[in-house]
Amino acid sequence: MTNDTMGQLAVNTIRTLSIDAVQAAKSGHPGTPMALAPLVYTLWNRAMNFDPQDPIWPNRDRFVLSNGHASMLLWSILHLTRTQAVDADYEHLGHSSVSLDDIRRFRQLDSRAPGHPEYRWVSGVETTTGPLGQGVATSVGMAIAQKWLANRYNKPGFTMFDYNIYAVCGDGCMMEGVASEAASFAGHLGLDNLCWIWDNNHITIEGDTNITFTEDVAARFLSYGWNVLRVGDANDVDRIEHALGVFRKTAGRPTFIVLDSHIGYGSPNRQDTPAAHGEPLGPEEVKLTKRAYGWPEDAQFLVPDGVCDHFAAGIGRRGAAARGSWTTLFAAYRAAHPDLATEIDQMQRRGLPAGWDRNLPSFPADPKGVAGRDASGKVLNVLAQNIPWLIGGSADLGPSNKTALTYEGAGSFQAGTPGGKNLHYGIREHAMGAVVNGLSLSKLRGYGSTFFIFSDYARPAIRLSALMELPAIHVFTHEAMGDGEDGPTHQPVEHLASLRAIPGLVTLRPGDANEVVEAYRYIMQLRHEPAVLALSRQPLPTLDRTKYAPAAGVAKGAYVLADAPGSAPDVILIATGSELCLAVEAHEQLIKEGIRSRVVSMPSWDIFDHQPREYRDSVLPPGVKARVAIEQASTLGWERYVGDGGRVIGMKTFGASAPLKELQKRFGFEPGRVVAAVKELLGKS
Ligand SMILES: Cc1ncc(C[n+]2csc(CCOP(=O)(O)OP(=O)(O)O)c2C)c(N)n1
Ligand SMILES: [Mg+2]
Repeated sequence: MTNDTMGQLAVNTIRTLSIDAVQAAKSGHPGTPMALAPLVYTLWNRAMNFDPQDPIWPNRDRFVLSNGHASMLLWSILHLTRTQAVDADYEHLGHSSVSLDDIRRFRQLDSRAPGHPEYRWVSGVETTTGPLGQGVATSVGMAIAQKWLANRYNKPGFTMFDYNIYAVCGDGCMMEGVASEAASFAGHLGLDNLCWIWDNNHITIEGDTNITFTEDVAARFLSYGWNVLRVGDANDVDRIEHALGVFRKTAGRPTFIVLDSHIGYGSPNRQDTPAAHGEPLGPEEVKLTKRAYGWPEDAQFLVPDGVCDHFAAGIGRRGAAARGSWTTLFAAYRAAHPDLATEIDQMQRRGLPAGWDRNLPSFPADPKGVAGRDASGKVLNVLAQNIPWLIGGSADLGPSNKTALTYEGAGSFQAGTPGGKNLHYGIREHAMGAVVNGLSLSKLRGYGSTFFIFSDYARPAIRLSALMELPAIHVFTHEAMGDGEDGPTHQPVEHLASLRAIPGLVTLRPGDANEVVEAYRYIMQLRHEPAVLALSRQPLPTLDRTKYAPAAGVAKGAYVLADAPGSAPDVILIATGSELCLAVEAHEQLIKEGIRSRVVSMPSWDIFDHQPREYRDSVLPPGVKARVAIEQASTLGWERYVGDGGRVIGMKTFGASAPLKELQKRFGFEPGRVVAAVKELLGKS
């Protein structure tokens, strides 16, 4: 068999595996894998440097399937290349990532061939996709990370990082705003290690794209500063290969390849129809389609002899050779640049360098206090010097978020200065969230920042950071009504509740400057969870920690900050963030009046909920039913801590535009209100 016929056989294997898997599952998306099999074949077998034996080799090319509904493309290629499985501890498990049995059980419980590509669940998946646009946006973070890694670690004679990022996307991704934000950012940064391939099939679920999408996409990408290429026939593997070659030779700009394709290619009655997108072909059409491919009509899940070997001789051999020479080079690099080699090791395992928390500030007691955002800025500037691979920035609110790294040499990440640690995301919060995920997936510690209210604009990406179990860091300031005069458009109400509802996301709202320090100390040690920091705009009194409990309690999510002397309390005040000092003020007054109150600082529900029951009961003794929670946010959910008999002083409406003091008065965030609530609870009013 010639190489060409073998290639055609490989392409048709991807197609028929996809068709059979969708048919067996009675659900899924056959049409796009049928159309894009030649693309994926060419990318993987002729272009990418990826070693199926070691899918986490740091210098591998990245493949992102942004049109995640076409997941069968990934499951087929991972199976046919015999990509190996790796676990969360980076151990190679000695078996295939995706077996033929997994493919037979496509979309079934526990199969390694789920409905959409899932990072952490299937080795070889570089990022979770399914929400359209996310994959391509995330790929921009990956490309930024590659540039940063190359700048720091490549040395004369040692090219440790020169990989490329390939992202495949459909019409849906092109319509989504996040892709536009990300493409604009990538064009600005001139990320020439990034190649997007657009499956231009004119079909989405509701029909031909001419019902809604008639812009000139290529012109849009030209205006973003991308190199735009076109391959007029998705079956022409040589032209695809040529275009990928042009991408690799193009300097200074990312590449966008328009690939004209036919969804459901080869299916006599489904090709070019929306039905090919998301419905099984049905047994009759499967036969007709297989006949059109010259495939045995009744064979199912057929992998003809020689197909896996063909991949082994292509990507397998090329990938093994590339990884082999990299490994040899890295051994020499370790001798020549031991410190940098150690950094690469640590980063790959999501570790931290020795002394990562040295020089963290400690804030003296101060009634005037420090704003959460200012404390955060100080901490970030220390951490970024201790942890070389901590990089990030803000969506054009750096001066407000205090996220700028201002120390000598921190620099700005730009096309000509890829070593800069300050990212200027521009006013692109959604892309920022995805870029932070891309940085995280590349093993950097990335952070993004904006006002807490605009976390909504980044939410889909934050959700994915939790789903992917990435230690992404989201720094949000102006976390309540502290920006007073800006009014209700800028005052978050439901955001804490909504972020707390995301499984696995650690949300922290520290109550004074030292709690900010401890929050960062906790976050930096996370390896598989993202974190959201909600920080105050306005100064918060720095509590006297000789009088009150140490801020190290933050690591337990909630801790007893102040207590009545002697036996059990009559009442527990629970507060977070800017309401902590309010709780303390009320507490002091209650103590003076002979009411035994306790203050619990609860910066993080999530962390607290993960403590042993014994600890939780020691902080919130089940016998003490009189409880008041105070938080300048939606009251939703606080019942679980205050119980039926408790009170929640929170927000039931949007805020208003006025100086903060007025708002505190209007919405009842004053010590008198807390004291009154306590007395009412205790029947002393
Ligand atoms: C953010 C988001 N919105 C909607 C969907 C539901 N959805 C899945 S695929 C699809 C149509 C995608 O069309 P296209 O990208 O052209 O894919 P093709 O059918 O051509 O493969 C839609 C609307 C989604 N997955 N993500
Ligand atoms: Mg389409």
